[in-house]
Amino acid sequence: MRIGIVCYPTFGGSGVLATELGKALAQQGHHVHFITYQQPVRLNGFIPNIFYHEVQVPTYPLFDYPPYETALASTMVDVIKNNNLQLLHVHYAIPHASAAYMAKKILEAEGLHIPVITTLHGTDITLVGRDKTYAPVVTFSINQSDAITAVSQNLRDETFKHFKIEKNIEVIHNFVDVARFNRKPIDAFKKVIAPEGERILLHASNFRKIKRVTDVVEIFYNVHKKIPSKLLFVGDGPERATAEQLCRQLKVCDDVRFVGKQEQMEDILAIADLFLLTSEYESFGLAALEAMAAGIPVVSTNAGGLPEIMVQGIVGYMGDVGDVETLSHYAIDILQNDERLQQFKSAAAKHAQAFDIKSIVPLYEKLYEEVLSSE
Ligand code: GMT
Repeated sequence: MRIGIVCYPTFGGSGVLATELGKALAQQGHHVHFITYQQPVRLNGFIPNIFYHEVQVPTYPLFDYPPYETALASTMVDVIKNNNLQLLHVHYAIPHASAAYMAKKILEAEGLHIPVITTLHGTDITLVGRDKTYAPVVTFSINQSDAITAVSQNLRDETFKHFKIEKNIEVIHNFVDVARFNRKPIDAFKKVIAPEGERILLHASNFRKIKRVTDVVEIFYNVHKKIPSKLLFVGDGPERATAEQLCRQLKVCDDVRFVGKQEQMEDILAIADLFLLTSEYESFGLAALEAMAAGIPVVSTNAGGLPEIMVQGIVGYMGDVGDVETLSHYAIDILQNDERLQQFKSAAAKHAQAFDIKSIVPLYEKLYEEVLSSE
């Protein structure tokens, strides 16, 4: 198949998932055309069946807000026509689903048909999409898609609850390439972070308010009082300064490292002992799944779709949003001795296999075939 993929090219989960999907499809022999404003971060190296088309957004003094959606729809039209694409798969509804609708209508006027598949990822529905400034466009463009998928049952339910959707939404859970995350720790790196063999706790996110990163610091503070440990923060975003401030206040700065945005997550995960995800909401929690694939247990909140990927007391633990005391208690329970930690590590790695790329990507291929055969 000749497939167009539209996504955010950033470290965010939707961009990561879309890029990994495109790479897996290309490995299956499909031709995959990425249409984004920047090279996706996980699209590194040369892959013969992958093509990348950059969306250029010309500026003009009149534009306080350069019209990205218009530029994106025009690029979609150009790429679809010139590469004879058979379908367009857009990830994250805003503004990709409405730009796809526009492209589809332009092509229809020229006698061409391109089916559009929209994958809903989370905040496009639960946070941003629900805002009344976007909701009518989001509702309309989702309904105009030829097929709709959501990354969890919870996100599917949330979508039906908050939008008037007249079509089926298929749940296709996110996936992880288990083989890629099965890494041996780099000893020299581990020694730099934890020279005395301390336990390593890890959090990775975009540091937005929804992630509640100060809860991560508080949990670490409680763990650190009982168990020699270090905390690694991966990623960056608006709440980083607040998290740093709290570290200073709690006097744990010497044991906390902010390493910024990182591409080689598998190497970082390989040295960690516990992943913390304290979000107020996660439609799925791809970062937690990647941690499990690396054999790292997870302590998370029980928000949104997280119960769909966690197994309480086996791969880690879930607690209520903001219940720092219980979450700390869980973290200490996992980390208290080597034997117990090893049990959780093995169980996490085993559980992640249920979400392996090899079993989930065929579900997308099947959906594409269904959409194309219903034309
Ligand atoms: O977590 C974020 O804020 C980034 C966001 C994105 O769209 O890039 O992530 C969402 O999509 C991921 C991939 O499907 C999910 O794993 C995340 O749970 C989801 N984030 C939220 O729902 C907050």
